[in-house]
Amino acid sequence: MSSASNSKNHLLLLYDRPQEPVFVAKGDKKSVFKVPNNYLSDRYKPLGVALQSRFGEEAGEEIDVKNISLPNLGDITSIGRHENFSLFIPKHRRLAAKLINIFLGMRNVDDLLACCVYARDNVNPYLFNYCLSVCLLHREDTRDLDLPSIIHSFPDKYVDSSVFTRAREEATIVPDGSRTPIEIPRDYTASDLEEEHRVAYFREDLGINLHHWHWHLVYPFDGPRDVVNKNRRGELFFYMHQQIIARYNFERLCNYLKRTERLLNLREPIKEAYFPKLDSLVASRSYPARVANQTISNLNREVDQIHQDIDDMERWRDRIFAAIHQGYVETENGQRVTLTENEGIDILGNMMESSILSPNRTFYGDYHNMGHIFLSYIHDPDHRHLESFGVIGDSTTAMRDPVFYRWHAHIDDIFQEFKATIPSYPVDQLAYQGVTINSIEIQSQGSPANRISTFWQQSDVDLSRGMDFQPRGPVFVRFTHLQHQEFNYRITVNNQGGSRMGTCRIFLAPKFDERGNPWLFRDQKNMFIELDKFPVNLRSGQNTITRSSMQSSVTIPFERSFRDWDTNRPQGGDQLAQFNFCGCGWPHHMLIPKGTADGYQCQLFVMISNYTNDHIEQDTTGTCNDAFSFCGLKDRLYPDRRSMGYPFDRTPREGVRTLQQFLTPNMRVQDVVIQFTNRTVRPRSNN
Ligand code: CUO
Repeated sequence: MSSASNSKNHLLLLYDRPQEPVFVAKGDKKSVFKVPNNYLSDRYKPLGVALQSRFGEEAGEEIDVKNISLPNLGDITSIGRHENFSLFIPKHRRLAAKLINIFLGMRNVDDLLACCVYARDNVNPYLFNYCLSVCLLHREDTRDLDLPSIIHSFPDKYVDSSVFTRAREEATIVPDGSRTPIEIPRDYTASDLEEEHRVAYFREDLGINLHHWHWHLVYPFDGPRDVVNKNRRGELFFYMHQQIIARYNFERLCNYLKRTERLLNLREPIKEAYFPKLDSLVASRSYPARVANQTISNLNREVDQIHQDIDDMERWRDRIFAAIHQGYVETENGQRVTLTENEGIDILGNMMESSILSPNRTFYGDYHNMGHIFLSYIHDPDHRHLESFGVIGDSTTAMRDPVFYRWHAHIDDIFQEFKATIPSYPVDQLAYQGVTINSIEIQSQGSPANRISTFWQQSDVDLSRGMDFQPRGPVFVRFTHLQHQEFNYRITVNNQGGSRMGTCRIFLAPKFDERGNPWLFRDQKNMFIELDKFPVNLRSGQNTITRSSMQSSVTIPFERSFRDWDTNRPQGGDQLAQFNFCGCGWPHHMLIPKGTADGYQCQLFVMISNYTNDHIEQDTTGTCNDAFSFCGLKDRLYPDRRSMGYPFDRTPREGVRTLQQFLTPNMRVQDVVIQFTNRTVRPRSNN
C-alpha cells in the first residue's frame, strides 16, 4: 500500500472514541498518532512529552503526523468541547462551513491528516465529526474511503442513556469474548397510557434515524456551493420528507391512530409531549423533554446568536404562499423566476428548507429550519435555564419526536398547495399505448397469495467505538425492530407493440381512511408509499415480471445502516469508490408498515410507464445505486426524468374521484393484506 492510501485510512481512525484525546491509541490495531507538541490543546501542551510516551507504550502502529503551518481556527472554537451541536442553528452551520472549507482546502491527504489531527481536540467533537464526514465525502482524493456509521461514534444519540451504565460495567468487568449483549427494551420512552407511544417503534427506530442523518449529510443545506448544489436537491428534500410523512401516517393507521395533524398555528399549545431519555455523552447533559401543551415563544438566545420572533415565521410563511399563488418568486435583485410545472418544486424546496440555493433568503427566510429551532427551544427560549436544544433541533435525533411529523406535515402541505396549482397529468402523460397489466400477485413463503407477514426481530450492534474512557473490545446492545417476511412481486403484462422498455413503479397505500371509508383519490394519493422502481424489458406479447422485495430502490440492507469501518466493506478500489454514499437509504426492515393482527387491508399499485420519457442517459455503474429513490445517485443526475412521486404528485384530472377512475391500462391495483404477528425473532448474527 502506498503511503498516501495509508494516510487516507488513518483519517478514519479519527472517528474512534471522539472524546479521548487524539494521542491515545485508536482502532483495533492500537494505532498512535505522533502528534507534534504545538498541535496539542492547551490542556495537554504542558504535559506533552510525558503524555505521548505514556500512551505510546502499548502502541501497535505509530503514525507520523506532518508538521504543517496550522490553520487559524478562529471562532470555530467558540462552540465548546462539551456543548451540543446542531446544523439547524445558524451560528453552528456558519462555523461548520468554515471548518469544511479549511479541510477541503488542504493540498493533499497528508496535509489533511495533519490538519484534522490538530483540529480534532480543539473543536467540538460533533462539529468535527460532521465536517470531517462532509470533507471525506466530497474531496476527490478521499471519496473512496468508507465512512463508519455515526452510531459507532455517537451511540448516545441513538440509544437509551440507561444502557451506557450497564455497557460500561460490562466492558470494565467482563473480559472481551464473554460479554453478552445488553438488551434495550422495545418500550422505554413511554407507557401505553400515551397513545402516541404506539408508533414509537417507528419514530425511535435506529435505522430510520440513521437514514435521516445520512440524507442530510449527503444533501447539506449550507457549505461550499459545489457541495450543496446537487441535481434536484430541493425537489428531493420535498419528496424524501413527503414519503416519511406518508409512511408515518400509514403506520399510524395500522395502530388505530388518525393521520398526524399539521402544525398550522405556531401560537397554539402543542399537545404531544416527548421525553427522549437520551443523554449526550459529550455534553454530559440530558436532552430536554417537552411536557404536554407547551407553547413556543420568541427566541432570544445570545449564546446561539438567535434572535427570532414568531412574527418572522408568519411573514415568511405568507410570502411563500404568495409566491405559490402568484406562480413566481422574486430574487434578491427583484427579478421574477417562474415556478414552472417541472422545476418549480426544486426552487420551492430550496426556498422552504431553506438551503443556500434559496432564491432569496432575506425575503422568504429560513422557514423549515427555523421551525425545528423554535420547537427545539420551547423549554428555554431565552436561555435563562442554560439548557440546550431538544431532539428535534438536530437531524440526528429529530425523527424521534412526534412534533417532527406535525411540523413536516405542515411543510408538506405547503408543497402540496404548489402541486395543486400546476396542471394535472392528462391521460397521455400517464398511459403507455399498447401496454396492459393483466395481473399482480404477491408471493411470500408460508403465506397465502397477496398477504405479507410482519413481526418483531432482534438485532445486535456494537457500540464500543463511541464509548470513550473505558477498556476496549466489543460491547453489543440488542434492540428490537419491526421486520417482514421477504416476498416476490409477480406481474403479468401484455405488450401489443414491438419489444421495448418500461419503468415499473410500485406503491402501497391503506385501502380505507381512519373511519373505515374508501378514500377520495385526492387524499389517498398522498398516502402512497414507494416500494420499488426499476426498468423492465417488454417482449411483444405476454410478459411475466418477477421481482424480489429485497431489490427495493428505496431501502438498504441492515448491515449497511449499521456498518463499521472494519466489517461489511466491499473489497477493492472500484467497488469502494462509492461506498461513502452507502449509508443513505431507508432501512430495509422498515420497508413494510406493521399491519394489524387481523390483517390490514391495503392497495398495491403497479404502473409501467414509457421508459423513453423516464430515462436519463448517463453511466450509472457504482456500488450503492440501489436506494436511489430517496437518495439519488452519487455525482450523477437523479435517475428518473419524471417529477418525484409521479404519478401521485399532482391533483387528478377532471372527473377522477377514486383510484379506480385514475387508472389507465398500464396501471393496476391489487388488494393485499399485512398480517402482523406479535412474536420476536432472535438475532441473526453478531454483526
Ligand atoms: Cu429532515 Cu426537517 O428536514 O428534518
